Amino acid sequence: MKTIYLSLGSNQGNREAYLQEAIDRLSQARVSVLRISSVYETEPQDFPDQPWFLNLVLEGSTELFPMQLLSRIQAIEAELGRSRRIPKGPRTIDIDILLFGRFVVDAPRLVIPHPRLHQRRFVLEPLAEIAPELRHPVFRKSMRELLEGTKDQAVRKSAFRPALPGA
Ligand code: PH2
Ligand code: MG
Ligand code: MG
Repeated sequence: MKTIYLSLGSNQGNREAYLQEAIDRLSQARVSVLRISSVYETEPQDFPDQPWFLNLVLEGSTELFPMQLLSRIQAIEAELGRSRRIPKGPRTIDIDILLFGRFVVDAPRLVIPHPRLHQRRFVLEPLAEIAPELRHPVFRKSMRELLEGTKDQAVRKSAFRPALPGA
């Protein structure tokens, strides 16, 4: 069993419903969802001309291998109407693997830890909320420390609280 952290984001359609649906489908795909951060309304990064996102981070555990988890995630994204027309552009749902135990993976289709995790407040704010002392396996800094370097990006807490599957 490995502890994993996933980042979920949505900026198209009913964002709250897409987040909840993605959480429910992950838990049907051999991912035990253990904890879910608050939901944050976040300024778009990389491709600024698009709506604000709702983002959250979840902690889970799985017996899947990283590439198996990636396949499950991509199936869920496709089922929820994800189109890949504009790279880093608007999407109904995006599910990114941030951390997978202490694994470091550098494959053409999958890089773990997520290569931009340490630069993104929309990831670090929810991640530091649920795991402030967790250390980045490559940079060896805690999520709380990494968050300090990203405070110029705008985020605010949303009132929406997704339900834990089966709760
Ligand atoms: N995802 C991106 C690009 N930019 N910005 C925010 N605020 N939230 C995201 O989830 C996001 C983004 C590419 O996956
Ligand atoms: Mg992404
Ligand atoms: Mg993605």
